[in-house]
Amino acid sequence: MTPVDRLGLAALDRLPAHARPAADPRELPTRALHLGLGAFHRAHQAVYTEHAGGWGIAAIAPRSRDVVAALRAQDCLYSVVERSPERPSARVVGSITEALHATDDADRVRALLTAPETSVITLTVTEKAHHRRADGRGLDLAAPEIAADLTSPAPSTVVGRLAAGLALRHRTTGAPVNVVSCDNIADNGAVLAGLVRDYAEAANRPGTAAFLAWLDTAVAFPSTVVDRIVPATTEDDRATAARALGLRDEATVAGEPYRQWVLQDAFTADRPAWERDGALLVPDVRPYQVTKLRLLNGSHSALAHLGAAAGCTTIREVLHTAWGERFVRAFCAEVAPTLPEGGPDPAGYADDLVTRFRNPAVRHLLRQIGSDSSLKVPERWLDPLRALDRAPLLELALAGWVASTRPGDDDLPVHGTTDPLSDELAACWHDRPAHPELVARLLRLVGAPDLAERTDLTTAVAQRLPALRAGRVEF
Ligand code: CS2
Repeated sequence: MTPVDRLGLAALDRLPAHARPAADPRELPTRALHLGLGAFHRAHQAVYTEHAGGWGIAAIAPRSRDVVAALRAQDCLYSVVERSPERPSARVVGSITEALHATDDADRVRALLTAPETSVITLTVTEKAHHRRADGRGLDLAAPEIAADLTSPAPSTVVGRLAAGLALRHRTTGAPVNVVSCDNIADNGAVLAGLVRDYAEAANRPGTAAFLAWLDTAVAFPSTVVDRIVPATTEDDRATAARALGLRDEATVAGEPYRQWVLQDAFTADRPAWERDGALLVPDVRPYQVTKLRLLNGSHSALAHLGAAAGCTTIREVLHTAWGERFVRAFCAEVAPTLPEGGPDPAGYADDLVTRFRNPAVRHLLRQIGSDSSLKVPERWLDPLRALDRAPLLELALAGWVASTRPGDDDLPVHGTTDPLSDELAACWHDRPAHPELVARLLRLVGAPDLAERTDLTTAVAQRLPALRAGRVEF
């Protein structure tokens, strides 16, 4: 039975000892801002920050009001269900001190953005909120949302809000700050810094030159690698939390036991001692970042599309097919020669991936991973494809993605994924082009005209499509 009482400060004393938060939010000064109040932040950076001690987070939802309301109703307390293969456990996290909505609470957000005490701004906003050009060369100034922001006094995109907020900080307190990108993008810190600069240059408000100079010296944009599998929260997770806490928690999130955070050790202002909770601070994150993006996220995306073609629903289910585990190992071996020196050993990494993906307690929907693939595919697969002469498994993965973009009867992608480019993806199919041409069109759409020209590649990918259409994954 679901307990009637809800998690909140008044109920803290009733929590079993092992489920209590490591920090009491009432005792924490708000010193960090987070943009993107999704499950991933709550299961990852908020946990590291809680264990670092002494830092409260004001977490901002750019759009969703539901998550803000759910957290506020619980005094910002929520639990993380740890989905271990043995038995799930849950613990309350106490590092979030405020839950804010970017528009409704704009005044408070502005005050926090300019306060010298706020010296860290972390972000988990997903690939699409970056509004990068498909070719990766900077901010997409033609994107309607960016174009609208550039002439608006109150920008609504993440990049617009961040650039405007930093410009205000520059004009007011001018205090240094660390902007810590936590999205699955190669060179995420430098990419975000570049987008903010592009935005400021295009907006060209008075004082832009001084602002850009300040960005160079006072604002750090370290690159980071974040890792934890955090599927969308289910009713089952809420029931697990309720059992473990003895209280109802409408804001619970669930993740695998494993978590990792690697950060470039390049800051201009105070930061939480995340290393106290196992984060790695290194001079160069690139070997870790590229390995994680190409092996974990790369094979994840491949399994999402190939698994859907084979009629599976979750990653775990794919790992139980005759080909799932073999695919992960072969994919990692194929991509390994493209990885920089100094990262984790690819074979050992593949072993760990198999264990993580097989975790019987994690139900990670292929649909969730397969969504937004027009932005994920370029990050995860295209550079290795460029680097390798022949790459049969990457070709198969690409065929899986191509197959998944086919519009169904309702004109939506056949496997129920969503994508900011869904109309453009569907349009590639409409005049029923020959398959190699279809593959080439899709590659052009995701910013890879060079690969679209490679007829060996487009033909090899096209040849895979009939078997996939019949639900067979062969390699
Ligand atoms: C996944 C990632 O949804 C996806 O695209 O590949 O969210 C993945 O679970 C995380 O990056 C793991 O750290």
